[in-house]
Amino acid sequence: MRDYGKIKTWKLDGRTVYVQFEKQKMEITVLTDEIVNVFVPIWSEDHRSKAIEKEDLERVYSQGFTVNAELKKDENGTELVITTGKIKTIVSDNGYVDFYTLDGKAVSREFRGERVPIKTLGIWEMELLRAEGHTVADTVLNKPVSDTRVVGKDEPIYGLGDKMGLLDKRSYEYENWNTDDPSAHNEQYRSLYKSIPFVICKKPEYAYGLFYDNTFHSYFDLAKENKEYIAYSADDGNLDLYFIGGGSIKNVIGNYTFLTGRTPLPQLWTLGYHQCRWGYSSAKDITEIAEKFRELDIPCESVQYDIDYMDGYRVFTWNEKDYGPKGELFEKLYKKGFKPVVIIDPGTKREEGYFMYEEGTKNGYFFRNAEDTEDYVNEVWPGEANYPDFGRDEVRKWWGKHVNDLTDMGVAAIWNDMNEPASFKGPLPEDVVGYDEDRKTTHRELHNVYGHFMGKATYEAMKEHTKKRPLVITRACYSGSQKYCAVWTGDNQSLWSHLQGMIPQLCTLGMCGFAVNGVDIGGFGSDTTPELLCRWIQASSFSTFFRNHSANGCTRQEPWLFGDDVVDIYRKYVKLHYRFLPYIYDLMHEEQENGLPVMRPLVMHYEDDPATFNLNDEYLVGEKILVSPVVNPGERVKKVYLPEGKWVSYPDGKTYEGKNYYLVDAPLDHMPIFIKEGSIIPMYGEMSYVGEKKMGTLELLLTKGAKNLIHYQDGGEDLSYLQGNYNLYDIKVSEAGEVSCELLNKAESVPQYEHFKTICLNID
Ligand code: MIG
Repeated sequence: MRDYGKIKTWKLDGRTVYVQFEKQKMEITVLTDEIVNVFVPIWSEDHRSKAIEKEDLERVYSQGFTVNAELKKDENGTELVITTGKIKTIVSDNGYVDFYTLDGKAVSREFRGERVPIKTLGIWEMELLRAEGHTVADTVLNKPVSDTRVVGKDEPIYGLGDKMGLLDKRSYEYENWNTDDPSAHNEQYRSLYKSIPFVICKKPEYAYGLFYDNTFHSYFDLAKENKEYIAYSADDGNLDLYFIGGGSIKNVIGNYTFLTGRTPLPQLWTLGYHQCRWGYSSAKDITEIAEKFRELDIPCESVQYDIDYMDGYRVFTWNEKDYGPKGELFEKLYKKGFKPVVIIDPGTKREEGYFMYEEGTKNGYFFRNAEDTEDYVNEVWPGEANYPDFGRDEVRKWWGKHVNDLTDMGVAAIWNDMNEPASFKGPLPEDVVGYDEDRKTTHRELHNVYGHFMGKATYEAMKEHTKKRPLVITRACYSGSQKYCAVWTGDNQSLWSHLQGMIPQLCTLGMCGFAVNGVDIGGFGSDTTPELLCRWIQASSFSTFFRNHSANGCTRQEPWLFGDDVVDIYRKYVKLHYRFLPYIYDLMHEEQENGLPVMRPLVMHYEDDPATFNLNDEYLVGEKILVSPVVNPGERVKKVYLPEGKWVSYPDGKTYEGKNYYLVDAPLDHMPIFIKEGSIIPMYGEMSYVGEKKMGTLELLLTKGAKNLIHYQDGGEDLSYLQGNYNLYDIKVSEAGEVSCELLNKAESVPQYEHFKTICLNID
């Protein structure tokens, strides 16, 4: 319930309506005709965002918009009506803000009643709270920042980034406080590594999004305590809500990523297969693994370097004892097509004489204790450690310079870990001191953006110095980090439930702008099994971050340790991924324009079909491919749902009529894949790694009725595509199967294909 008193004065100035209530100020800003911001300065008058940066605002502001505001008074009170080209925002007494379509349909209204929380805490948690003198309600109510909004009883709710659970998150509650918790994540988990305070609500006639831009610890109850509303609250900060209209889920995602930024086009090789293990602890290990991939003819781009490559876990050092002279191993493996990808942790060892410690201490680059009398100390892998204060440009530049010592040595991509930040001696206290640029603040505000700023530091430095498209993989992040980072979902486990959870989790990350994403294939913790590994490589075979990774101490996860059958299945699906690489790359190119990810839930394209609303065991790759992996042990037949239209199974070419369920054979070496009839899919021939050979031929997988394909091609590495150095083909196929092609854009230095080769998929 809001209680700001009556509207006293208001003024429209440019895009912003400044409203003064008796007890509170509010600013309503029109960003585009479909994006409206409500800012209530509860904590600070200063309207700052970490997700939306200067460049983002410039982009948004460069678009046209309309705004009109008028006050309406009647016996029920006063209403301030703010109209854009597409949305009507009504602000009324007490501070209620409601959103409507122009024709007057309510989209999102504030809930006017009292929240009635239900008790959902575990018995020990309750005891603890009571002992501390709290009532249970204190945990969700009485927060300084809150917003409770009406939702329809059966409307699905999507979003919140990496949170575990189902695609439709209705009836669950979550928290945003970046957390490294090694236990097995399940759908009851409230917080994980990332904080993405963005939800998409799907009303039957109008989908819309709510982005609560606030980095403090926040809480979402998604119609769990009461079917009639969703409740947001935060420990501190401002109410800074972006209402994101659009009507369709696609448009909402397009608008959200227009506002907070889109995942930049990655280097082509980064989309290939990667192998990792925490435990490849010498040059010999890495080399043997790399060679084995080539020997067994399983394509692979990198064998990644986990923390052991560092000297005593000192960040930006190199363990020569186990990995040989700097750069030597990189060079040797580069020749075989392997690009070095190394892990970086933020925790910096405290040790006299160690350059990072000396530089950081001398220049005051680390977090300070609450009293601001000395650098804050906790413990991570190298022992006692300090935490770089990444909220400052100066600190980011310093960090970036060291990142580039690594790129100078040959490192091709960076993997940022432990940046929630993790700590071994209890969590960082909220009153630890850090900065948001020149403004002194505390960890309470900075915690959820620690990984975001570390990612920004890494990305910007690499981009500037290497002139290539950086791959920065991060574990922790915030809304907007997609401009800098690809994401993986941290420490999953070798559990069937985690294979199942991967589909909604990655679809959701994609719906929140993280177009390059993946999980640890095979599971990071605990021990995988041959069957689980086979199903996992299949289910992930269209992933944009495609990596097998496992933890020291668990069963090793290289496919050859499970016998020849497993190797054959594994190889088949890694190769399949490479065959479809040009399709995936086309989608990444389109994502720059439309904000849509590669891996998508079916509901994104079939919004009127209730069977898709909470479909958790299938996904779309773009719009043209549907993948239905087996995610249960022992299962050899898969129940597949195909939405409207005709679908052709790959590779056997049978046609299926959509809006139907089918039982499809799925022996261990097979995952059901379907191509939408009428599509053309671009494919490459086989390769062991990107760059191994020149791709002179583009294969075109044709289905009945296929007419045309827009296909993108560039050099795959540098930034010259931004200046137009790419080929854009408009490929047409006649009814007789003849291919013709028009070049919509011609690259300066990217050779065009020499041949097109068609393959007809339909057999009937
Ligand atoms: O405390 O670097 O999620 O991928 O292998 C564990 C060791 C630290 C956690 C990462 C994982 C990585 C591991 N790291």
